[in-house]
Amino acid sequence: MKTEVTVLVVVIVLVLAVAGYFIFQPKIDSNVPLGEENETNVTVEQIHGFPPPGNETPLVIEPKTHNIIVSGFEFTQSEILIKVGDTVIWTNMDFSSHTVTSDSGEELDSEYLGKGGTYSHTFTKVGEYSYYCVPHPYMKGKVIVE
Ligand SMILES: [Cu+2]
Repeated sequence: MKTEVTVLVVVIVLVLAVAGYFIFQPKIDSNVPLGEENETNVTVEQIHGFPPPGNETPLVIEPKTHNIIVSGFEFTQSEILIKVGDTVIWTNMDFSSHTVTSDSGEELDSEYLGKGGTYSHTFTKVGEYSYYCVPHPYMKGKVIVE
């Protein structure tokens, strides 16, 4: 008798599980050929409801900050590619003083940076900015702004 009850319970559970599987499984559109299920014209905005209608905000790229370490009498990243609006921060790790000075005499013009000293500059125009160190002119670097 106990065995029959157990079997009955197991059968009921199995029936419910199978029924639940067919009831709750996602609907598959049999008209869509395999491999094309995801090809729809629905945009991400439509799915997420963002941005709200009439309140579209243009895509803004946040300006970045790039760090260049001055160490061992060289600009450790001698050439760097950045975007307009980005900021570069030079940090001198040598005991000797260094500068960040534009070849052109414009744009970059730091003080003498002692150990731990920093110089920060934000680039607002596209171009190539070559620079050097005044007391050590063989120390060279270039910032390419695109
Ligand atoms: Cu130097």
